[in-house]
Amino acid sequence: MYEKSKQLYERAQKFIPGGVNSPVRAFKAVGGTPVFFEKANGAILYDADGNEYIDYVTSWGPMILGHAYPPVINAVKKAAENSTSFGAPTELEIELAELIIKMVPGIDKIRMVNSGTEACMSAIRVARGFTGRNKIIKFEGCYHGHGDSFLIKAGSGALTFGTPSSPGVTKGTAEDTLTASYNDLEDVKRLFDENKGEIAALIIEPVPGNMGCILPNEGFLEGLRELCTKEGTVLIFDEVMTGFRLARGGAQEVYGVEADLTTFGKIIGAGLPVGAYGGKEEIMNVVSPTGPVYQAGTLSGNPLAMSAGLALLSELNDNPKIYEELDLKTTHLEEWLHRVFKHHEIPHTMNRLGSMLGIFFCEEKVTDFSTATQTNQEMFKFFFHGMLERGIYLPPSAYESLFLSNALTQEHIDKTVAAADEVAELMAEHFN
Ligand code: KE4
Repeated sequence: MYEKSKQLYERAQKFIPGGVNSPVRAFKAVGGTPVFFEKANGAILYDADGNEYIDYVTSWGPMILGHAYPPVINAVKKAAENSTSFGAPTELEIELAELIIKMVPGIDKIRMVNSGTEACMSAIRVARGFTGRNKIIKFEGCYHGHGDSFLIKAGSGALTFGTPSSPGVTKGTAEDTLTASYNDLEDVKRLFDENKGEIAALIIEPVPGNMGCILPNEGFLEGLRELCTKEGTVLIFDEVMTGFRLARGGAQEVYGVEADLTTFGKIIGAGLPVGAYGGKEEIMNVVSPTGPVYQAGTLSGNPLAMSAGLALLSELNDNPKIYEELDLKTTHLEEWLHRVFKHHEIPHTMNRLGSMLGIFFCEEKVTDFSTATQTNQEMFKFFFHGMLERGIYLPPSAYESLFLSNALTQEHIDKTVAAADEVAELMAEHFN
């Protein structure tokens, strides 16, 4: 079933660390051989062995209208004929900036970069340059890319300073990153009190998708907004996942809470390498060449990437009913998966917002990193591979969110539920 993927994986490991260009793709969290894909169209992926899958990863979010979406493909083809990069300004960059500023509340100015990591790294530097402060607050379980300031785990117990979660990150860097628990306002207040006037930024995934999908408690985001305003700290919403996913204006539109800076990735490039950070004019004006905070990139604003992003965001902006359709499809999937797991007495809980869905194999409601780690990893692995064998491609980690595309049909969802019913029956036998 996976012969070609196995051969490709062996070959890849000779030349690429772990055989992949991003760790989660190596299936370390679920075991087995990573599937190598050849093409995709709409909601369907085709692997190197010719197997077909219904896709619930959507390249970790960008393919919100399905793979090889014609307006995106046509835009990229057209742009490519005019050269693939100029290293100089183009009108395309202005058009995408204007469109995003129209779609997302609270953005006065925006800078294009090449990944979500670069967007988050740059936003932190801008906040530090704007406030003259060094420290940042992040949240356990939230992921903001592989920038040094983010690869920090919570200091143990009384220790408020972080410690590096990866070799190569210095102790000095870690000391400027404080870690709080998601959904715990008191924890955040404690960090502000213990570091009075020293915190440049608080960065958060408003709806985390990197510890499964988790929702903010009533008043949590509003509380962070008040605290940051009071403390003169830059509130950064990392909407790399939620931007243009939850609504045209992302989580900020859904919850009505406006950040000072927002980071973007994924959907903004329609699958091409684009990230961006933007926000209040007075903050963005510290960015070079207007201001002294340096940030640059040879391929930032790349014409192919801008064309792809423009094509996709224009579709989303012009057809808001897409979000209602995505909401309905995801609600249907969630409800039927719940019935299947309940019928087979599989302990589970799910979190859903819009077309983001988190599945956890545990009884307890998942509201933060600590409860997310209650999920039964062995059950997830069993479920993942059972679904893969039945042609359903889920994120290869219990700590990821499913992303639905609007290319999914009722038939695709029914097939997914039928596969889940078969796997859940096997799970009940295997784990009970
Ligand atoms: P990139 O540098 O991977 O474009 O974006 C980093 C990033 C920043 N912020 C959030 C909220 C993110 O989810 C991400 C990246 N997401 C992961 C999926 N959990 C990308 C998949 C991967 O690492 O291969």
